[in-house]
Amino acid sequence: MKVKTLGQFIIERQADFPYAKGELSRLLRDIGIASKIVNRAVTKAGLIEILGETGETNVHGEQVKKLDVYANEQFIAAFKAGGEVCAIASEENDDIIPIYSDISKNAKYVVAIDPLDGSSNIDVNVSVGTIFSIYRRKSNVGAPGQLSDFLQTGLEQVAAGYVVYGSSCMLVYTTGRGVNGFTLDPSIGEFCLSHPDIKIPEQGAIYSINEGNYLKFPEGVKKYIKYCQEEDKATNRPYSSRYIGSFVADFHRNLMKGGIFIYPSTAKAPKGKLRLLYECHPLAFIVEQAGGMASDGFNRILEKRVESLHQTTPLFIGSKAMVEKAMEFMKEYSSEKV
Ligand code: P6P
Repeated sequence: MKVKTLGQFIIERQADFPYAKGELSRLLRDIGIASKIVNRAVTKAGLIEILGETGETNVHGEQVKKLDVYANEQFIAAFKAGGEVCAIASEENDDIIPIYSDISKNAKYVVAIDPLDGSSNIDVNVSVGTIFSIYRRKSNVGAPGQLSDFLQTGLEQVAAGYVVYGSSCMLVYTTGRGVNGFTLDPSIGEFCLSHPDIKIPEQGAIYSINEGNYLKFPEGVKKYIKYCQEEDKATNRPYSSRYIGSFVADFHRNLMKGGIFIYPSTAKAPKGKLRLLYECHPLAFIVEQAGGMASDGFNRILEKRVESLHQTTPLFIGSKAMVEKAMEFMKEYSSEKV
């Protein structure tokens, strides 16, 4: 098969956006470059002094890993050098990072990013990922970006994607015209188109949820889990339970094979654990473009407006028929408290 690199693909698709003057293309290229640098560190993490904790805790009270910090620095540096971004919101930073310099004074995009999601898995060699979401700024060009540039609904995303650092390094993204996957070929240092026009199966046979939280799940979630476990040949049940504990890895597997990932409200996280801005909105954009669905149990994730940078939401995401079935149980057995 003729190799098509990410760069060639972006330029080819740029023709789809006559109004675009190449800024978004350059921004996606910058993300690709930073991803390759992070991948190099992730694959060597056990060998270089980059494993383990920094001894700090982040705004979410989680242990900050050295690779979290390294990945965050690489993406911030790439966005600053690229000149297309006027502000960044990162899982690693309490507040936004405004950007204003000679090369970015006309920047019209903001990026929300989880630079290294699932980093608690790095030390045990489990796949981790980067998640990104790109919006047009609302504030006037010619000044640094502002918090208000991030307080939008997911429907206003210009592009979104993720990188999964696993048995291979894959970048998957959408600009609203389908979902395409690129696999890094280390021998040429290029992301090459490997999964054109990804579609998630309408029905899957995998459910992903941390059942350790079962006792405090909403009744609708408990009922749905039992539904998944019942014997019913006609609907290919019981489903398989698969939970890696690394959102990007769990999501990617379900996107490829079909399935549902649920992180509902729990005792420790009454409003869910995953963040709306830089985890749920981008993957909801991807999954809908691939024919799937993303909900908080009652409402479409993409229609939820960001009120604060690190706000969380319960999340039901994956194959359309599975999310719809889970929502039926939520409607019948749980009341909307999100
Ligand atoms: P729990 C990793 O810390 C993360 O943010 C996601 O990548 C993952 O899906 C989730 O948390 C796992 O959370 O509570 O099941 O360990």
